[in-house]
Amino acid sequence: MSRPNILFIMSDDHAAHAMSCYGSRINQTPNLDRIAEGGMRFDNCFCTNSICAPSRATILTGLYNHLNGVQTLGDKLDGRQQTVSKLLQQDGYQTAIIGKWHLGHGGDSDPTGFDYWNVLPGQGDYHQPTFIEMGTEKQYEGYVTDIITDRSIAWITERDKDRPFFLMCHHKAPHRPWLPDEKHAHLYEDIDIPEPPTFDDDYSNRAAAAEAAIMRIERDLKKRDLKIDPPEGLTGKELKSWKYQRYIKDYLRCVASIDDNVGRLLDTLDAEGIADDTIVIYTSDQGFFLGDHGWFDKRFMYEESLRMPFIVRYPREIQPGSVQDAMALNTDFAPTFLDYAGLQAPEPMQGVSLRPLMQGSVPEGWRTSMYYRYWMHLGEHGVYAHYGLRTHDYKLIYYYADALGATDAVDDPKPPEWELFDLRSDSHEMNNVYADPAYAGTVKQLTEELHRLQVEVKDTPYTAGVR
Ligand SMILES: [Ca+2]
Repeated sequence: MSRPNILFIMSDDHAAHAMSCYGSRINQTPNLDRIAEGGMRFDNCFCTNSICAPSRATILTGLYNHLNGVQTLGDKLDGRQQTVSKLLQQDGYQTAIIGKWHLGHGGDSDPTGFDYWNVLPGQGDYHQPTFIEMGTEKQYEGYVTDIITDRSIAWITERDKDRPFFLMCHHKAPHRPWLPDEKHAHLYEDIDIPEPPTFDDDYSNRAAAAEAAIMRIERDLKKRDLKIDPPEGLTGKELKSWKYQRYIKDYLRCVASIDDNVGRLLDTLDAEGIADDTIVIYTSDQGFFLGDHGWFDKRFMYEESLRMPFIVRYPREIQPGSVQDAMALNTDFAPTFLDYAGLQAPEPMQGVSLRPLMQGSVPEGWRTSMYYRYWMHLGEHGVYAHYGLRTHDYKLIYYYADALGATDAVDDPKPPEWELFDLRSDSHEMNNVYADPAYAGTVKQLTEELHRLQVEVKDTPYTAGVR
């Protein structure tokens, strides 16, 4: 059998709980659901560092961020290192990336390993966006999600039909400041979107982390996010709810445009007669807080931010409508693409091919825990740097209160703090049981596992003064 095409569609900050195939309470995504219904939904796909550039670098390299050099938003990708696009290109795939890049520009930071690239500079614009096409700036008329899809469809239809392709279609949406297009601007106008169960979290017993976060709906959304001033006289709970509605509706309008455009891409595969020969993946670079814990944004190792949506369709190997519970990581994506191309993931890639999971079996010895590290201490959103461990039942997090890179955002840095959540009884992570004597044995065991995994992925514990 000839090698499959790989269509990798990734959006920016699209949380799984805003997709109907993941049971969203707040919206419908019929075209994304087509992928899940025709293929597999991964329920435990996690990001190893929940922020844009680092996740993208991990996806391209199959490496944790301390090994690929993109630990924070300020780091550029050094394109001289090995990437999945280079390996596929060398092996005869025609390769392209269209849309958001966000890994730096110029020198060694432009996309490498792509026959064709047409990417947004930095965050890019929603309307009338400028792109950099193979090194040349060009402005397009229209809405960014439509344009990225138009360019992707054009590239697919004009491809060399004798060779398989690898296309990374990377949407900017639904990233802040959540600017919808005209077509979806009035969606949800006459309804109230339900607030999440943890909307009024008071952060009790998670003080060090929560106090530091500058991402509260009630306090930290700005005029550019809300677009209009609140109605006169609105205060307290009512004002917070009003801000949430402003935020979440624009976010979901951006998602609705992605959903429509994913439908157009799927229709293109049908029209080209290649739907059976193409692996289609939809994911996002990380999750997002949709009012959960009273927040917008990401960064924290908490579920809404840690979890990546990951749905994949490939009729030749994947049972339609199937669900996979085994743990997948963004380090696994590159080895998975290589596996389908008939290539072995080279050292030092750290992920493992997800192909057996997609075929419906879980190999013996498959991981039952994962390691996470968020490196950007404080900064714009005031989140403490932390690392942690997630198993199927528990999550252990260590905020190491790094003094490096501290900003004025927090005048009185807190001491290091540990958190433990029993996900079996506390899926919303509202009750830190780290100090509970009943969990002493669990704490000991998980701490050992955290340190074992930290060594396994070649990271080192935090040492004061050393990044
Ligand atoms: Ca992102």
